[in-house]
Amino acid sequence: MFVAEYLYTKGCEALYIKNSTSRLMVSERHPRYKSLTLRNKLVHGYEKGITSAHGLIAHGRGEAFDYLLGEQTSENAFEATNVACAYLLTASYPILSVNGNTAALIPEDIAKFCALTAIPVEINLFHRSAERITRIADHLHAHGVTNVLTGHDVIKLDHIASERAKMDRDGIFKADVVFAPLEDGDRAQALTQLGKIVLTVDLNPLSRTAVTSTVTIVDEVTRAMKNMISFAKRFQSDNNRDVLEALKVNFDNTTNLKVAYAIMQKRLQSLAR
Ligand code: PTJ
Repeated sequence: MFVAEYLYTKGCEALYIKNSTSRLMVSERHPRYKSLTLRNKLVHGYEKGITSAHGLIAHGRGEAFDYLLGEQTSENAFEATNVACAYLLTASYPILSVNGNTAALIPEDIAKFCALTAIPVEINLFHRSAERITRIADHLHAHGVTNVLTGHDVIKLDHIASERAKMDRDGIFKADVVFAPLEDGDRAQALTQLGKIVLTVDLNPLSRTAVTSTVTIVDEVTRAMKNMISFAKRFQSDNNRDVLEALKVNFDNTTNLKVAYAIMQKRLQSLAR
């Protein structure tokens, strides 16, 4: 808990803290408390060698889109979350692909979701290094994630110019359903072309990832993961198979993205009135 770590000075909303040149103390009274807390988690992740410097930039891009959504989960995003969960609960071999941002932001919720659904995690990085993979694996284990694949036996996807081409033979390579929040557009497309179901969380509904995935949850990943956990708790039993299949069949990602564009447009129009 950040607040406990930090020196508290009454009356100050934020101040620089000991042992860090960059993290801020955040008072719960601060109007941007939630947002500042997420930033702190990422900065902390960066200092621990979990999040890449590029991950901080990526988060900023996400924040800008979240403003357009009013920083809340839309009904549309909630429905997409349910569909994504339906795919995971009915998959033969699902996998959760974790990068440096999601590891820093939601390690506890990854642990909860994986414990509920028995879905393994593969650490799969755009800015890949053995050292970062080890740090992220240690971090996830420390937060209670048990089944973590680190790419021991790697196979390479064709036509991918980044390190994201590497996948674990027992993980993404084998999976029929890949849940990859904050994904890279090239790989989302390549995995879809391989016939895999790709589920993502991306605040930018214009991104190539958003457009090429099977299900795009246009929501902030910390909010989306909490909704995934609630859904999994309610629907994990086999008795719900028909409900889950119906959710999948009735979903169309292009329509989902059009609704996301319309939500942003409507919000700006109402502000501009
Ligand atoms: O840890 P690594 O090395 O695997 O790198 C991870 C990043 C995220 C840096 C890498 O995958 C990357 O560069 O991603 P992109 O191409 O910037 O895409 C990230 C997408 O996630 C962008 O479209 C952002 O809008 C979106 N995004 C960022 N933060 C969040 C988010 N979406 C949901 N919740 C967020 N918190």
